[in-house]
Amino acid sequence: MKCATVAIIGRPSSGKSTLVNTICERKVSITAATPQTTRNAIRAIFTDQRGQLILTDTPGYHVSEQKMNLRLQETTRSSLQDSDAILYLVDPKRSAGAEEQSIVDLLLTVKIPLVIAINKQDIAKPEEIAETRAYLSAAFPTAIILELSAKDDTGVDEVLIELFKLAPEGELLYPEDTYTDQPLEFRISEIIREKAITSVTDEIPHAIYVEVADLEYAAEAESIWVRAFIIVERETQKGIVVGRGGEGIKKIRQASFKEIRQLFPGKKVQLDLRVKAQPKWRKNRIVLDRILS
Ligand SMILES: Nc1nc2c(ncn2[C@@H]2O[C@H](COP(=O)(O)OP(=O)(O)OP(=O)(O)O)[C@@H](O)[C@H]2O)c(=O)[nH]1
Ligand SMILES: [Mg+2]
Repeated sequence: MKCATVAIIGRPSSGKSTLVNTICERKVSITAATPQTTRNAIRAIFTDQRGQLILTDTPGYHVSEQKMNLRLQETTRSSLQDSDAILYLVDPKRSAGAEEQSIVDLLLTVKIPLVIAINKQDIAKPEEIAETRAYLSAAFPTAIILELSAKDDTGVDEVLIELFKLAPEGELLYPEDTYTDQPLEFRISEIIREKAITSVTDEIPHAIYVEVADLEYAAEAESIWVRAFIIVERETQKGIVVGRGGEGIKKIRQASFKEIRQLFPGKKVQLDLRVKAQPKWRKNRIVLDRILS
């Protein structure tokens, strides 16, 4: 049996979370078109007859001096240190600039086996893939560079083959039917955050966090009561999330409800969702400690 922890690193929106969901064949980590969706190191566990890969989906690596961003960078960097192998996922639709180079520089300092994969094969033009490949092979002359589409599930098996080649022999760390270790409250808050951030534009997705205030749940109970808050930074943003006549929050609630219900098969779920403003929470260490741990 083989068993490895694998950190997945890449620029924001390169498709890291989409890839772990494709590999695990279920939604383990939320995804969105807006960059900086993932804010925690999310474990996604894949097991087959070869063994187990404990994949860590990390926040997209973006160098910035903002308080929250420094914390996200730290989460990504420490995930690398703890891993047996690294999967570096690259988006060929964007040319490599300072952001991509900061990841290359970071990876060049880390002495952990590396697999590189160019994602979005389904929409990238051949010349974009060629340009990305040339850039990557100049930086990592001996590395394996694969191509895939996390969205269409093409080339993903080849990535798994390479990762298992690098995996050390070892016993499974998780039971074989486990696909994540995220606490329920966290999963619920992430589902709601995904629905909320995809319902707004511009800077608002970044100004949102979600807090589950109450989760009344007993193993035998027939119904589950969830009370959660979508928190934004300003009153004006609150109005945008709530929408005209409450239409916005209603849609977020419905979409969240559909997915949260799947976490409690056979139970009756009630979801009470409200929006509130908390100025400058992204600079508030207590909030950041709570949501980015
Ligand atoms: N066409 C296409 N789109 C993709 C593919 N993989 C991801 N995407 C899209 O790219 C966007 C970002 O995907 P995510 O999986 O959230 O990206 P991420 O790397 O986890 O982003 P962060 O969490 O912000 O770092 C979403 O709109 C995805 O649907 C792919 O293979 N093909
Ligand atoms: Mg992500």
